[in-house]
Amino acid sequence: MKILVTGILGQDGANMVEYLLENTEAKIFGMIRRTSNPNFVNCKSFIKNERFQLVYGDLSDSISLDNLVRDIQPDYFINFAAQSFVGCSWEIPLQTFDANATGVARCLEAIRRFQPKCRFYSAGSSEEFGDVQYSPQDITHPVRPRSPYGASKAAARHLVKVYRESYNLYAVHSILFNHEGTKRGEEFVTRKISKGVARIYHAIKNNQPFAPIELGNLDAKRDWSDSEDFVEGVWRIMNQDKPKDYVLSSNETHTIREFINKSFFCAGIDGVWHGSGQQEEMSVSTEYAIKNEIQSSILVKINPKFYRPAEVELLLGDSTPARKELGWKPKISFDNLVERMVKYDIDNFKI
Ligand code: G4F
Repeated sequence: MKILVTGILGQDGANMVEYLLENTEAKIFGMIRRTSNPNFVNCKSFIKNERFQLVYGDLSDSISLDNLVRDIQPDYFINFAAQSFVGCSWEIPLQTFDANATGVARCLEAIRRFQPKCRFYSAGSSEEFGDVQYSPQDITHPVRPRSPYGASKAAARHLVKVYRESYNLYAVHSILFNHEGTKRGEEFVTRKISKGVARIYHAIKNNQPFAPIELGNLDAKRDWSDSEDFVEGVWRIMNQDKPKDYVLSSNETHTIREFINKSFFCAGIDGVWHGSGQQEEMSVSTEYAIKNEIQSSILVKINPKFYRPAEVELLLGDSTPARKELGWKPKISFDNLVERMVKYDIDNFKI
């Protein structure tokens, strides 16, 4: 069995490769784009595995995708490559659309032309639901994106459906609610918080002053899971008798503020909130400051530059069909997720 995985330098692609090496006998081809300084930090565990092979390709280059699919003849093609940062998608809307939507069309065309038996997975996003009409959101929720990113993923979803129905391909575009972990990029809010908490933890321990973590909208609610649980769900979605789309989610929702509270709690730092709107801040409690002879006091402050032109205020998934029909369910709870991330960042902190 041969599996082509894209996006392997990122969180999901790397977790997917680790899962496949552990749970299948397949040969895995991991696609990366040529860049002058690629960061292989997420690939440490498998880069030298004899069942793993690095290949070059690019979602913006149909020739590279055609060649890979024609030469490898993969049984599965799992596409986790994307411009995945919502916040940046207003600044680079065309590149976002090209990678996330047109790029999916290029993958589908390569499969249709050179290996139509290959099963294809396109990573859908709860950002497609956007300005949600009801909660919890299931797979039939209307598409109402609020960002160029959400619109690009919605377009990919339509393309997958069209190719599936037109050419009888096994192509799925299942919706992933937010999913995080210790391989998460630092631009995403969860990792920004866990790394910021680790930085402050070490500053306090070394009796040093520290700068606060600067964030945008703290009221947004997200349905967070661990990416390691999701890659298992993706593999199950790819191995049904017939292609069918699902939602993967924790079925819980939490504000950014709750993630912050939990993170500082995990680090043993006692914070209190005060103020409101753009003046809202979290600082160390007076008792904690006295006991630990704290050099600085503000832990979190608002920086409006992190507000988005349009926000998805609430995401809450309903993954009941995936749980019932695929026997999938997340093993890592919200509390475990926060603890894992904060502990990992404290243990691996480097200045
Ligand atoms: O961590 P985020 O950047 O993730 P977002 O926008 O929800 O997107 C993630 O989940 C999607 C699935 O729903 C994926 F498709 C997508 O690829 C990505 O993985 O932001 C989460 C929330 C937002 O409401 C944002 O406004 O956190 C809020 N936030 C507040 N301050 C911040 C910040 N987000 C970031 N990145 N940085 C901040 O300083």
